Amino acid sequence: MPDNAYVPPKVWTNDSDNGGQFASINRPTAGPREEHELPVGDHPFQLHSLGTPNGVKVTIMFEELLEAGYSDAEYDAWRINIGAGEQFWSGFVDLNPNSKIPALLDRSGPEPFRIFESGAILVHLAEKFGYLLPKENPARAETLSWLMWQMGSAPFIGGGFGHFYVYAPERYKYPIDRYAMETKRLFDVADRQLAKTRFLAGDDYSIADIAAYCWLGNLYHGAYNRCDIFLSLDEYENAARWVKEIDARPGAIRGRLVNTQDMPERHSASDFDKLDKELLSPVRKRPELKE
Ligand SMILES: N[C@@H](CCC(=O)N[C@@H](CS)C(=O)NCC(=O)O)C(=O)O
Repeated sequence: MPDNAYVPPKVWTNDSDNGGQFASINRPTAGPREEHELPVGDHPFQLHSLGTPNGVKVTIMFEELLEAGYSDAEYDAWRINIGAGEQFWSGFVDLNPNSKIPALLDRSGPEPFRIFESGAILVHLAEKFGYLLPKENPARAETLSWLMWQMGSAPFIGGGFGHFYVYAPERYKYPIDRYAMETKRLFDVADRQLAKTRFLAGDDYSIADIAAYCWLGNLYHGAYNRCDIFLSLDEYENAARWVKEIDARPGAIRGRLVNTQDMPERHSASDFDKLDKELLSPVRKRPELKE
């Protein structure tokens, strides 16, 4: 056992001062920490989110719906600053008791209702509008299977690889090896499928592609300080072809900008006209590696 190996005490207690990037925000308890209502806009859908991979799944879906002509999918997107703890505002916890973005208030029918978890929101919108989720099996089963594959694997990539490679206060070989291996295995799963089919669930673009693209595309384009180099992601040629095809879709281009620093809130299609045209490019550039 190495000299600095952790010997767990008999009973675990929370160390909120362990130097991790999220240590001061995350606690082992749920529930609201502050009375604070959420703003409400004019549109049928009120999205409270952030431009992270889980957040942009939903904004890409909305922009894809609008792009396809579903004008009833107009939405207000409000930014939840998770670094400042806004996910613990009482209004947000009412929408998602799990205090994680994204969360949606659907006011399109007679009774407003909440919906949380990005996968559930994608299925809800796909069913409501009859778009990007086949109605009949086996295509429906295949799409839901790939969607749930993504939902189940995201924590290994984000909470596992990303956390230990970038956010943890110190780097340790064991967790980085463990989650780098798992992240590469997941890329290989997608790559092998995409060698056989144009999109994950077959010939047609679906909510499964949106969900997986938000994570795999982000890593491919250099998230976690150019992890594409560390993980040799260019070797997954079929996944790269699929990422680049989705990169260029107008709905994906717009959706991945919403609730980011470039567009903290989104209330109308004309909000995109105010952005630097380079941000709307169909070709994504990888950032510089930070030493
Ligand atoms: N399974 C959830 C995960 C959502 C999630 O992890 N959201 C992160 C940002 S990507 C978050 O809100 N983190 C805040 C926190 O952990 O306090 C989903 O897909 O909706």
